[in-house]
Amino acid sequence: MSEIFKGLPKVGYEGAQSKNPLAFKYYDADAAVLGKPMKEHLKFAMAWWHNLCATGTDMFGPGTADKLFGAAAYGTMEHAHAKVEAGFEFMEKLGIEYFCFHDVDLVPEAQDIKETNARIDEITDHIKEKQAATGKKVLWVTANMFSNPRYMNGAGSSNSAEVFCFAAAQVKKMLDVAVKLGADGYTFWGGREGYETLLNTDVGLEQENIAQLMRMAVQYGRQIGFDGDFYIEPKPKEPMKHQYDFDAASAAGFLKKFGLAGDFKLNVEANHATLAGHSFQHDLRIARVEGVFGSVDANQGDLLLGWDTDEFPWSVYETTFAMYEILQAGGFTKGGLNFDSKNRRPSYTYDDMFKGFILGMDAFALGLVKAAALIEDGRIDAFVKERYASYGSGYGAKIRDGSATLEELSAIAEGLGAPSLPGSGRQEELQSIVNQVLFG
Ligand code: XLS
Ligand code: CA
Ligand code: CA
Repeated sequence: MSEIFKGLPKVGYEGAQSKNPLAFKYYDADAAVLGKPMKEHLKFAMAWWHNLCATGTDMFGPGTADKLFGAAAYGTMEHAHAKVEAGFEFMEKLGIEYFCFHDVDLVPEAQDIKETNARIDEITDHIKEKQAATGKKVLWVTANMFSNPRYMNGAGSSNSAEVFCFAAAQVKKMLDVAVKLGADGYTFWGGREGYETLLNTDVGLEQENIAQLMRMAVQYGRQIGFDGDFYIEPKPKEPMKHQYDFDAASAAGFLKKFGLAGDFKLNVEANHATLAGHSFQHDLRIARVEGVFGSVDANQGDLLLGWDTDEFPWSVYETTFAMYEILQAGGFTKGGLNFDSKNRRPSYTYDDMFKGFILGMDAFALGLVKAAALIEDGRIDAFVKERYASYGSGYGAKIRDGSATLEELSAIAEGLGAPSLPGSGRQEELQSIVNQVLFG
């Protein structure tokens, strides 16, 4: 196949002084940060759907970008194959080692699921060949259980057992694909696993059924040799009014309630966290504290808009705090940073595709360097440690190890007289340390 992104070069690192728009200013793949190459810390992945499929269509108008990649028409197997060629050339030129996809990003969905599955077999043969030639790996796969009209009331949470059956069939097929292509993960994003109104909804039954679908996935996946991580990707709403996997805390609680936490972790998306009214850092912190940190969908929203805009991440404050949490969680094992990001509708050219990734990869490289600097600086960690020092000894330590009683603490309180204040939170001082480390 001939070159698709003609005239667009292999993107290299040129350093912060470079003015070349098609060069990395901060992402230097092999440069070591905290003793490990950047590329191993960051594990960048390309999302098939946004990069190779999304043309910029919105509710008010059609696409602006040409994503035919030389094929004659959308919705054909010729186009599906052209996307494979485009995707691998793109990853090669940007130095991206991983990719993620839904079943229907790869091939057009047929009326009959048997035909769709045959198309998936054909396209994954092609992908497998390209993987063998390039060494690119699959970070995670997923089944699109939200676009087809049959999923209007959800997939695992549908009121219809017949619809549940189709969901089960898609999950099974994508687990087969995960094994065929050596994927490290399988994601459940429940875009329609929620409700529009409680007036018609059996919340208990729906949540149990979602868990049941996940249990079947674990059982089948392990049986066929899938040893990757399963993920829930939380999101509070959109397209449903309310989604059950609202945020990291509710998804972690769900996994624990249904005994799924051993096989499942979370795939935390920045824009979903902010839609839930949290910061990206907050949801990463919760995932870490709950022991279910797994992977990341890297993007950012626009706080002035109330929806999922999936912009390329560029706020270095955000990427710094995200990388700070990821480093504190011990870094990625099977997960990585999947750019679930898309160009703005008016950025419709091939070089815009390149520049979106350059922006995002540089923003995370800078975030990594700055997060490592915050950790090495040590003042923030030391302050937090000191702030809780009263639990290190005496009755504080007994509270921590569970041996203190209310009677005992009550007697201590009575002997203390007027309570002292708990110590300044020093927020402004800490924020100024962050700015010093970022810009000093
Ligand atoms: C949509 C989600 C979706 C998942 C994969 O908001 O981000 O793209 O990542 O189904
Ligand atoms: Ca996502
Ligand atoms: Ca999103």
